[in-house]
Amino acid sequence: MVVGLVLGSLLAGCSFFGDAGTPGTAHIQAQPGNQVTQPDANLKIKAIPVPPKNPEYRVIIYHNVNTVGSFVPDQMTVPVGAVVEWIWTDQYDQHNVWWIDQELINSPTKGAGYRWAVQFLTPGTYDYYCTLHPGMQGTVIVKG
Ligand SMILES: [Cu+2]
Repeated sequence: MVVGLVLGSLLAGCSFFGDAGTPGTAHIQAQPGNQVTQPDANLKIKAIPVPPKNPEYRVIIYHNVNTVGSFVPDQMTVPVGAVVEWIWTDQYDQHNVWWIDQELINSPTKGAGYRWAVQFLTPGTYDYYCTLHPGMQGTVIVKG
């Protein structure tokens, strides 16, 4: 909704802040002290472009003959704001981290040596799996 209003304001050719607008035309203006909601303010998770060297929370992706791969630990509980890193170690097969929630950003499919980290911004239960090996499943529980 807010994004739509901002867009409408931009399309109308006036600046969002400080423009008094033209009398008689619909003009949306931010009120003093109001924060403009950024599109990513509602993100549940955010990818971390450069994974931390010593992540506080990590999931190791191992080779496993029964599932072809496994996430260890396959369940963890973290506080809001925590960065969790997945570390690929399987020398035989590639894997990925795909969330059940289709709005969340997924990892690429990678082999041993790859690292991928996300920050959890909203409390909830985040289930994921590997699309190549559906037996590989994991959960991150984020507590507020
Ligand atoms: Cu896999």
